[in-house]
Amino acid sequence: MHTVKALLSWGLLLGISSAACPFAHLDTPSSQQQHQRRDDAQAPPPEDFLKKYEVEDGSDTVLTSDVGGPMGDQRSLRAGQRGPTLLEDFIFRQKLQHFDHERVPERVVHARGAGAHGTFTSYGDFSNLTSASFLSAEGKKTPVFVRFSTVAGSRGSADTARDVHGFATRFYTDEGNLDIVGNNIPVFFIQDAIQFPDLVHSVKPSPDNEIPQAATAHDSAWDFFSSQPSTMHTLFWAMAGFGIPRSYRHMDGFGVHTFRFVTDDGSTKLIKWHWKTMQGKASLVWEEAQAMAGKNADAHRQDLFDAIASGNFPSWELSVQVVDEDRALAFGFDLLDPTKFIPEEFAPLQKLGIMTLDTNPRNYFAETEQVAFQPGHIVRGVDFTEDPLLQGRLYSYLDTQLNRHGSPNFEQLPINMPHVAIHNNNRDGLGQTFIHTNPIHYQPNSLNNNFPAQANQTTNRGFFTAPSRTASGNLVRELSSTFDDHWSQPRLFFNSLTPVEQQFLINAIRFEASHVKSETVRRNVLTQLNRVSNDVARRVAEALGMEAPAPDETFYHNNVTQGISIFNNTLPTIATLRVGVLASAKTLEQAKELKERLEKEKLMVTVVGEFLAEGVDQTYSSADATGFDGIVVVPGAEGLFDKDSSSPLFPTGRPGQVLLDGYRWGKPVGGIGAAAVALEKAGVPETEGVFKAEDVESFVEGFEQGLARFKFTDRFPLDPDQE
Ligand code: HDD
Repeated sequence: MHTVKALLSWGLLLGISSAACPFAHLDTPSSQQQHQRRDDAQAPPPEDFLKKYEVEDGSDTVLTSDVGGPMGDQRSLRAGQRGPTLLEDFIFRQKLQHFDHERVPERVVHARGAGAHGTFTSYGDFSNLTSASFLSAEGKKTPVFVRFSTVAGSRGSADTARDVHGFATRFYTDEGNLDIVGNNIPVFFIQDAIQFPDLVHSVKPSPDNEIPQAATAHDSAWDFFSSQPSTMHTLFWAMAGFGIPRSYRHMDGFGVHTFRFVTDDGSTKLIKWHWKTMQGKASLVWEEAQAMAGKNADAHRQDLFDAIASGNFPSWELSVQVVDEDRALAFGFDLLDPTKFIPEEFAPLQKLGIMTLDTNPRNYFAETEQVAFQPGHIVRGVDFTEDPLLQGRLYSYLDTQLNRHGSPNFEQLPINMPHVAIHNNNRDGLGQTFIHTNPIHYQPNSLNNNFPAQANQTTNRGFFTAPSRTASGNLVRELSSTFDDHWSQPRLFFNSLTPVEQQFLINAIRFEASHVKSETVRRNVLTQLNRVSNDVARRVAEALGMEAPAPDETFYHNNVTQGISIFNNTLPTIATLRVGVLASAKTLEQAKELKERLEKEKLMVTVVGEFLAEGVDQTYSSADATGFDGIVVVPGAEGLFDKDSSSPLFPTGRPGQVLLDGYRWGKPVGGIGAAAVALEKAGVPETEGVFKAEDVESFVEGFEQGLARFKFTDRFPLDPDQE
């Protein structure tokens, strides 16, 4: 705790002069009075901020009650061995009561997620762009906490549901917390926050039977999408590979809205936040994602946790697109419209720094569940724009935290506490954890020299709203006509995909729309798709057994942009990809040799065997191709792949099925030496991405390149007229 004396000198250090203090004319208390006045500063953060909150129940501890008395809690207190339990049993009451209250409401959206701690490092001094202190010097480090999520599913839903994915980052800067609460898709479904409840109601399970979980393949979702065409753009991204990423580590992130950067002198630029994954973008294919949901509902959560636990720390580069204020309408759309992205040709990405996640949460509830992100958590140097979706979010996130945590003191939870001291006159409330010792909890005051001192643009590096912002106008319930075009950008997106990615997108819409029972809704879907592209509408109509509408060419164009494709890239690193080594009981030596070789490339290798034994990580009865990014059979194991080979230890044909599924889902697969024949036995054709070699070394060389290619997309058929 600081004393007032210390605070005064601290104030002087900060340059608080009597001229800067608006109440400087007021009398100040005598030094006699001053000694009673205390500041309410919290202790400055230790090196590991959360360490002080850890509770370890070590080997030398005794069980205690919540109020500290040693006790035992395995039997309730009863009147006689066969009698009733007594109300006076405080041990029983406390234990059950605490248990009954273990849950807080799950997030109304983004309920399912996983988080990690890390560090952001600035590439330089960007004070020419923003006065944000975390971007003020090369090498400056800021702790971060990130939570990735899906949107629609409940807390226990499967990770690989097709969905937009959340990418929320908290920077614990030395000037307070900044949150970028973004997604892995740069645009959003609606333009005005007042429609958010409608969007979410339509997507969430039906209110009568609570079906389906974590899925948009149902009438109400597509009814909303087709009635509200602003959804088309985000829908196209979600139906393409962006809806089913390989893992959280293999997706980019976007702040979506246009924000403002503000420099010390108050000048501003419009910006869009971008996170670029250093692992490379990679996605699943739909059949694989569906199988994965059943085989391992925790796939993404586990991937993130395992990568960090094994020391393979994922990282993302932070960039901004910077646009002059007077160019908000210069690109043919409105920068305030969150259904639009700025093609990189119009505004290149300017790199600001890199974030690395290197520490798993210690306690899921305390950290990942209680973290309360808000787009309204901004710092000096960052400001909002008038984007009507953003404006509404500024209310909703604060409100939702009150519902989840029951009190405005949720900011005092360890994961939410800024790593800087807090001084203000907010007091009391449910769950107050601070012991404020300063009775002068108001301003202006003369009894505490008007401390804590006010801060603003020029004094004490205070937060300030960009001075150039103005607002005036008639009160209206309408959006600007510059928000009206909902179809040109989804078309730009579609044009920029490779033919096979376009096919995946069309297959996804076919899958979803053919779950829709209402013919009216299906027709409305075709009408909207047709405004984007007659090709898309026609191909979807075929699968729905409906007549394709005639082209509606108003918004058709042939423009393309860069950086959209997922499957047309080679991964910059194969570290942490998962390889399945298929072995038999007699070939564990060969499996061990291959595993050691692959682990040198930081691959995560699982040896699959007939039964658990030294050197076997998984059995054929539990293994499945969803668990691997690439699959190899070791020489000598080929006997297991005979069609008629059966074993009481696993379902008939399972080894061949693992190999064939891997092939069907576009993965590199292969056999070493005599095991090449296993491919043939399993029905895997000789084609690109199917590797055979006599020895381990030459096999690994080709196979590694196959892993970096990630998906061999020529294995997926195109519609006949697209070939
Ligand atoms: Fe939201 C959570 C991202 C629009 C209301 N949102 C939430 C999370 C992410 C996003 C990543 C999870 C944060 C976490 O991991 O804890 N949301 C977005 C993006 C949007 C967006 C990128 C559009 C650009 N959201 C949006 C609107 C509203 C909300 C328009 C309401 C008007 N979002 C919420 C919420 C949530 C939430 C209800 C649920 C839990 C929470 O806030 O903390 O307030």
